[in-house]
Amino acid sequence: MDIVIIAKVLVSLVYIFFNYTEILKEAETKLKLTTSVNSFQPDNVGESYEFSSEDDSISCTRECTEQTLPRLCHYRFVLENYNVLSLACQNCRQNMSQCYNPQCIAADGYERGILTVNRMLPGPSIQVCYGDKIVVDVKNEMPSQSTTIHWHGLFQRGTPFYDGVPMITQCPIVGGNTFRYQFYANQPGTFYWHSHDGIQKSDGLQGSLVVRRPRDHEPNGQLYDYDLPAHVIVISDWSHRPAIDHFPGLMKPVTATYETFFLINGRGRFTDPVEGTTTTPHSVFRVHPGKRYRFRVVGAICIHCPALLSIDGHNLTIIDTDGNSVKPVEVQALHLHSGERHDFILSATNEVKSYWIRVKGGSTCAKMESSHQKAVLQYQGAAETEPREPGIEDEDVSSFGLIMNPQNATCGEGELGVCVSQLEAAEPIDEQILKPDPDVNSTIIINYLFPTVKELYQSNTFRRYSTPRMGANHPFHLHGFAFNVMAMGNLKDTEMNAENIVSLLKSNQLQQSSAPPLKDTIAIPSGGFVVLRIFANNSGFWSMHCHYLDHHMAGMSLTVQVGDPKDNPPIPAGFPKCGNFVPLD
Ligand SMILES: *[C@@H]1O[C@H](CO)[C@@H](O)[C@H](O)[C@H]1NC(C)=O
Ligand SMILES: *[C@@H]1O[C@H](CO)[C@@H](O)[C@H](O)[C@H]1NC(C)=O
Ligand SMILES: *[C@@H]1O[C@H](CO)[C@@H](O)[C@H](O)[C@H]1NC(C)=O
Ligand SMILES: *[C@@H]1O[C@H](CO)[C@@H](O)[C@H](O)[C@H]1NC(C)=O
Ligand SMILES: *[C@@H]1O[C@H](CO)[C@@H](O)[C@H](O)[C@H]1NC(C)=O
Ligand SMILES: [Cu+2]
Repeated sequence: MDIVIIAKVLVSLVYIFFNYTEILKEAETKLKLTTSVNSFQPDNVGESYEFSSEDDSISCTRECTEQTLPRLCHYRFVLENYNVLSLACQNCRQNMSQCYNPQCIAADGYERGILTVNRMLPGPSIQVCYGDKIVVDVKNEMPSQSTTIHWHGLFQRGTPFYDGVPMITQCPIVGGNTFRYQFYANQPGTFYWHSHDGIQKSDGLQGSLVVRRPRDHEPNGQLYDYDLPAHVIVISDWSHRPAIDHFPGLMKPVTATYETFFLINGRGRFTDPVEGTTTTPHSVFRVHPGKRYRFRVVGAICIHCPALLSIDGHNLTIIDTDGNSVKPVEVQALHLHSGERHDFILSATNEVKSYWIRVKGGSTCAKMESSHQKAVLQYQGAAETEPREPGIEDEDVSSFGLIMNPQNATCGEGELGVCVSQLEAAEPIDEQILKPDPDVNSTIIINYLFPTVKELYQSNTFRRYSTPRMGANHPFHLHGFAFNVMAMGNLKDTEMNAENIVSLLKSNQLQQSSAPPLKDTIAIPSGGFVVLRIFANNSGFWSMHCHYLDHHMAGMSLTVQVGDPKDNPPIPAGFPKCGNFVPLD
């Protein structure tokens, strides 16, 4: 079945509005006046990190109020080959307290080689205030691997060369080299960073990035009491084999070794059929009874395993998607696809005890026994850390009630859930986005190509190998922009096609929200379509691709050129170049 993305690009009035050099100069001046810190930021955003005045004096992770002055936030990322349960962990498998040793990565208690930034899993959390400048020195200490880091969701307005897409915005950073990324935190929201080179993020090269603004400026700021650094939830799919075994993939996978697991902030447990369940620690999120908390969830997921998140005894009030505020929606569970972020409010108004936070795999992982993980929501004053209730791993999804962003979400009749296309933006939408006719229409049809074995393997030809799998939806991510989600739907059993989708949209028969929300990653339903609009005022070469690693690797990727290269901001002096060396003589 064809899948249609109809991208409607509004390209008028692009370059009249601003001048990159002016924007940068103004920000630099502001920063020079107020910057006193020039040392590296600590990697200190851990489980118990709340704002404290001591940390606030040096750390960019601080409360962001109207009085907050911008800071220069300088991070050092050292990328290495490392391992789960290294010597740093001592006897962590028997003595849980040792799992918290410095540089110990316990993960789910299964020893394997991984890739890390600063020997952390996930890597350091960058948490800054709106207006700060983020500088990251990425030192590649992985021999024989090149790398880049992409700052997922940040538009890189004025700095497209720091978008971190290898061979499109920069030459990959080779082993032993350091590359400095520097850009302004000029969008509030929940983002993340990850390697954009090859399949490295699957092995551990990713972490969260949060930009806070004063709560008074948040459309939903009055609905919660706290927005704490420790309340960022990074959900990642996990494997007990190195990523390279999955890409392109093994032909005869032994189910037990091919299984997909999950980690929550790099922690969890798994059940070995012989040795039983590991005793590594779960992530713990602490709350005070009676208070309302903003949680920020990152779907740091690499493959076709969307994560269904729920918290025993609590509803989730969704207030933000991909860094864009939406009108609050109360649900019982939240579905996240690869690359998506959602923020929710949790009211700690239930009985004072501990509750399970549950993650369960969907799509191709729905039937996999390994595909779940738990973390703990602990009320201050609760007698024990671990909830007494058993972990129910096989709960029927339908028992959850209302699900935000359900699977195959087209939100047709009879479907229980809230689709992202039904959310309403909480901040005003540019009127030009809503005008019936965009300036440019572009239809992108995505599908699989199934070459025959004969076509793939002819002597003296080398064709890119891929192992396509059916039935999946495709979470597409666009760099450089957030798009308004105008419509989303199903092409099955309907007369719809690329042509009439546009006219139906024009006659207002498709739009599901009076204020189409902004996102930068969207799951295109299996056999369905999405209609997206952008106001093309950020010139550069922007990658747009399926966020499933294997699909991206297999070519489900394109580049959107906005503006003429001469409109692009000037490239920094000495920016490294790469290329072939094939002398003709
Ligand atoms: C567990 O490890 C901690 C920290 O190293 C140590 O203080 C404690 O004695 C250990 N407990 C046991 C039972 O070995
Ligand atoms: C969660 O929402 C459901 C449906 O609206 C409601 O019945 C239930 O009482 C709510 N639970 C809590 C803990 O607020
Ligand atoms: C670019 O367009 C978006 C959407 O209309 C708007 O919110 C933003 O302010 C514009 N940026 C500039 C620099 O004009
Ligand atoms: C885009 O599509 C609409 C609806 O079919 C059409 O009216 C309009 O002329 C198209 N615009 C361009 C620039 O092709
Ligand atoms: C989603 O759609 C695919 C393909 O149509 C199907 O195989 C799968 O069962 C659907 N998943 C759900 C949860 O409906
Ligand atoms: Cu895909």
